[in-house]
Amino acid sequence: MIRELNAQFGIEGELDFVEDESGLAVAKIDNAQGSATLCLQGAHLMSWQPRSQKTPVVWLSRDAKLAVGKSIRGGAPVCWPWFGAHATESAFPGHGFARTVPWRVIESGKGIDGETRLALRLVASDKTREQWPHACNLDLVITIGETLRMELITENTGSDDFVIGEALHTYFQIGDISEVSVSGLEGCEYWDKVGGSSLRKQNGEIRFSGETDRVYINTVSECVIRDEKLMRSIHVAKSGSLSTVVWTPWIDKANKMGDMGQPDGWREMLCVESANALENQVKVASGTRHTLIVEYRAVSL
Ligand code: TA6
Repeated sequence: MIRELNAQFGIEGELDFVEDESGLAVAKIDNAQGSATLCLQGAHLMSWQPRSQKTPVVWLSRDAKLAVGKSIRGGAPVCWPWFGAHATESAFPGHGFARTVPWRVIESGKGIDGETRLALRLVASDKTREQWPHACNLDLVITIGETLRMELITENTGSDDFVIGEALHTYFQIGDISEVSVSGLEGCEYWDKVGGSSLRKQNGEIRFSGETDRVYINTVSECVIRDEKLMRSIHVAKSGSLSTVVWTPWIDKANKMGDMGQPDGWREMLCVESANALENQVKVASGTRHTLIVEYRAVSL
């Protein structure tokens, strides 16, 4: 499979497919503007570092392991066709199945400014249709350069409308969680998931001093992670998304999870996820498509 992938989609010196020790295929991208790695299972971006940055912008746990059918801790997991727990089936995987099933490459190419573009499509199966019996295509188009652009495209090819929840659940690399702030969500309502679920309103910028797990609703805002330790800001712009999820597990939850890179990997990551969750779930009418787009860039302070 690796040989065919390189023959059909490889780009000499820029895009190369390799087999991980788990047997999973990984795309390695390296161009004049930046580098990235992506596991084909789940169309899971695992790392991204623009040339202008000494430190990766997308975080991957030191404990991250690739395994067939398992999610990877870090990177930009694709949460689809639901976000969080399934509404009725507790046995269904949290955040949907998209991130743990095979995807296939459908296109690769060079962007106009030397970026690298890769398009993948989820491979439906009896297993996925048991959990999601709708006729549809799910594509991820990713463009790697000095900025990172991801487009998550849901196409309803069936005769019935359906409703999805989704997120690009991106883990950003930061210097230390106690030295960052997030702006852009001032005045937004959010569901606070720590200690139950209560609706609150954001007052000012967000700073962190404990487990934080919030679903901001009805917001189209660009968020900025200001990192005083790494002396940079990360801009998280989006379209086709009305929810933004902000999450740090903090020490107790991180220790329970066990794959956050002990002892303090949790201090060096922050999730700012562009989503459509809770009351912002999206109805995709028969014969139409819905696209969630994110664009990330890092700016030195
Ligand atoms: O997006 C935040 C969240 O829903 C948290 O509640 C936490 O569960 C996190 O996602 C990680 O979920 P995962 O299934 O990847 O362990």
